[in-house]
Amino acid sequence: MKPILLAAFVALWILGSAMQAAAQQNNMKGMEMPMKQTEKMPASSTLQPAEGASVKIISPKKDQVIAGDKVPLEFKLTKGKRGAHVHAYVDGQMMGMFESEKGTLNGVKPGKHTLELRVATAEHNTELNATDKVSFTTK
Ligand SMILES: [Cu+2]
Repeated sequence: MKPILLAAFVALWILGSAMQAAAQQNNMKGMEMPMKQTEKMPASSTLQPAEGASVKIISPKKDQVIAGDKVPLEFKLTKGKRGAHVHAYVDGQMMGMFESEKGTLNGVKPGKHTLELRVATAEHNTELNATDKVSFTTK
């Protein structure tokens, strides 16, 4: 291969990977899919007025015992004025975001846990004082 061709090939390859990375970031923004990395739950003092938003956890049920590390999630979301989706925290660590009212929490370690859902605005940075909590156990 001539050096010029090789350089062109390498440039294309770099461009290709950069575009792939950008596409992945867009997927994250569009979410629906639970995120891979864990984020800490912001203090409840940072919650903004609900303005009509609310969330009610339907599954898991209080003190439900679940076999395995996949926890079926179901909730009722009322978006109100600003709500767009919910942030799901297990023991204070974000496990995912959900737009639809059904999903799965993956990779939950065995033990007793607390799930908290918080209604969030579309740009993700604002969580509303519209939350629900339930404790459950996985084994
Ligand atoms: Cu979000």
